[in-house]
Amino acid sequence: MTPNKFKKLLTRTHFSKDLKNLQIGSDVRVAGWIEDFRDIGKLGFLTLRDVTGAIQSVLLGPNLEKAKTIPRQSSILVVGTIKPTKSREFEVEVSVKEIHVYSEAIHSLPIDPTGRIESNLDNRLDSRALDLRNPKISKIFVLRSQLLKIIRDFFILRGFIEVNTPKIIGSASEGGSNLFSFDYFKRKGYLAQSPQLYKEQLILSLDRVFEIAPFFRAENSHTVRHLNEFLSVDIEAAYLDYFDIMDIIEELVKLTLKHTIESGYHADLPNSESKSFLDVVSSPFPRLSYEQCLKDLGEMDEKVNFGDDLLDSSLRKLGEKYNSFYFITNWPLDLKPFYIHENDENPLLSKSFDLQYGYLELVSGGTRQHDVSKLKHRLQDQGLSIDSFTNHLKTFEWGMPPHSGCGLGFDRLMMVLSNLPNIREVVLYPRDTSRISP
Ligand code: AMO
Repeated sequence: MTPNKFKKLLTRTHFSKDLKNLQIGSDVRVAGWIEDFRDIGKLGFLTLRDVTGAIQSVLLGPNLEKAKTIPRQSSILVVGTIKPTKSREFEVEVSVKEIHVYSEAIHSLPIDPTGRIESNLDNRLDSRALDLRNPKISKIFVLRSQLLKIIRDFFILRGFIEVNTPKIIGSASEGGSNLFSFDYFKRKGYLAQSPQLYKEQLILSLDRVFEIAPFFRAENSHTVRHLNEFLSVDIEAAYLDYFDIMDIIEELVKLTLKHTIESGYHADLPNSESKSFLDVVSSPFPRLSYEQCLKDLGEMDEKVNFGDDLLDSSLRKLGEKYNSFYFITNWPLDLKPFYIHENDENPLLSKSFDLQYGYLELVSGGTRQHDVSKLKHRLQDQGLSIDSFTNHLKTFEWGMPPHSGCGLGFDRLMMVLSNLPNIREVVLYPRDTSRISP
């Protein structure tokens, strides 16, 4: 093969979405995979899909004969000319002059990537790369990518600096449990559960930081909302309190909702008959105190004592009453990690919040304890060893400003925005207790 011919074979001129904007008679080369092929005698119709959509191509003579021999889902290039079409599905079609096969698909395939024959989620995840050829699936990940950009831009615009904290760590960041450990050159290493300690240390100098990164929890949870590796959007800011952080998060979540609606990814707010997506964007998220939640639950015959955590059953009840986004604030201090600040009015409570969507917790955050002696007491109260936090605690003696922050479970937000019931649907290669590959 000459270098020129090689180049010609590999280059395409357009993605499928671009064809409708071209003039009739334009020459195009479009690459993709064969989704469908209909042979109606002297004529054949081949639907070629790429990540941006699908085109109809029309084949005659030798090209038609060749197309008959190429298995569906093979990777091909069609070279042809734009023509008007009678099809209702497409705005134009390509009259094919040449057809090149890059790589044949070997049948039978493990799943049907057109989605016409449904497969269960496990089978789809086993063949995820092929599953993503289904446009209903790939659009979740296009949305994911767009939202991550929106989130990055949002924080950068507000003076936050993007940081990258280590994922291999020498001691726990969120207390001792739920840590994956491994051999690290004859010592013990751990996978970070969150960037909590680092993000707090960084505001000493950088003032406002954010990180978008995977974190790891060795939780033996078999639910539709837990993974052992999840993507977290973490922020930390000096001189802000937890109400400021709630304001920031509310604005951010509304922005992601707005984008989801405007880009046509979602027509209406999931699980909410009465409120449209736009209503949610234009009205404030309710902010309920933990104690208000206990009252509400009491009225729903679900008795929870002060100091008890809100378990799944209680959150599901609350989620019936508050079926959209809402904050739960001022949790009992004992329920919160050592770094959360006590409440000024009542030291049994904390300056903390969770953002819920119905029963689902999306965000957790609060004002941090920046008084080092109180921080040490809190560590002791929670049965944690001060010695293993020496490196962290010393930074609090270098002029630590008051600060607040939160962590947003991005995969969970994606579940809500794309109205999917299982977190595994919105993660490319989910890691759970029974899945470590592909
Ligand atoms: P927390 O442990 O509540 O707080 O985590 C923050 C958010 O991360 C998401 N999340 C998960 N998502 C999927 N699978 C999991 N196993 C999982 N665990 C947590 C949730 C949760 O609300 N350092 C604090 C945050 C802070 O105060 O800044 C923290 O990690 O959406």
